[in-house]
Amino acid sequence: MLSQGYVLIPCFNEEGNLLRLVERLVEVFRTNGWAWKILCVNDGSHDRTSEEIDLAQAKFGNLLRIDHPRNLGFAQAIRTGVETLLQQPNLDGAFIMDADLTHDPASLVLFASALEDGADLVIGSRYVERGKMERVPFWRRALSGLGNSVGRLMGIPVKDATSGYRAFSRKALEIVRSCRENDFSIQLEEVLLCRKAGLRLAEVPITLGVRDVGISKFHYSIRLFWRYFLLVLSLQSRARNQRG
Ligand SMILES: Nc1nc2c(ncn2[C@@H]2O[C@H](COP(=O)(O)OP(=O)(O)O)[C@@H](O)[C@H]2O)c(=O)[nH]1
Ligand SMILES: [Mg+2]
Repeated sequence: MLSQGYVLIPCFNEEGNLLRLVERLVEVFRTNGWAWKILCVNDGSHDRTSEEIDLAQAKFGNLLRIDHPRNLGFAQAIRTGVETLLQQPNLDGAFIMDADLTHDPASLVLFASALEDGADLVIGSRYVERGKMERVPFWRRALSGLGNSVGRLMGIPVKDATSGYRAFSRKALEIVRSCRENDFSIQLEEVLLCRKAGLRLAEVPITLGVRDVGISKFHYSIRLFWRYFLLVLSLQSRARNQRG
């Protein structure tokens, strides 16, 4: 059993979600007898996220927080959180999940057992057996499904490379530390760098929901697609070099 687990939650304007998520997480920790901790990286939120973290801290003793003075973006929040996690002496495993209640904390059991079975990076996948989406709008399903199918054909080694619900061994966290992407593209970079380093990847089924409170900060920008494209291209050129 993983005794020292940390759940890292990057959050930007998650008022109405954060406290409820922490309550659900603590419930899952208790049910499973885990003495795990939570690390919130509050990334310059300008709603009441900070107050919700205060409330959660007062209610539960197992929550750490880091505050960026201004919004530095998803990827930087991940890097800040990972640096802090790597300073924890007896860390057995780390988990990253969204703050918006679209990831079910009960699924942590599957992630933990995949880490225990020796995986280094575990992806919560919508595209493996029993993985699914609920209430996700058609256009988001279509884009994600298409993107991941093309990605698979081009050699991406997992079925859901852009899922934000993940688990990491210490070795995988060391790799994330070296990621350079500045946007949600860091998620694909993590997968590719872990594979390049020869780490073990695994996928477990998740159900992705939609947020009831707040708005999504994910933007389908040309720049983001360009970054995805360049990352996949690097995969292709590596494969060519290995063959030649
Ligand atoms: N720290 C930080 N977290 C962010 C940022 N943008 C999004 N997030 C968090 O990343 C997670 C996923 O973002 P979300 O807006 O739900 O994107 P979506 O799930 O793709 O619609 C949520 O927990 C957000 O609070 C950011 O700029 N900084
Ligand atoms: Mg979300």
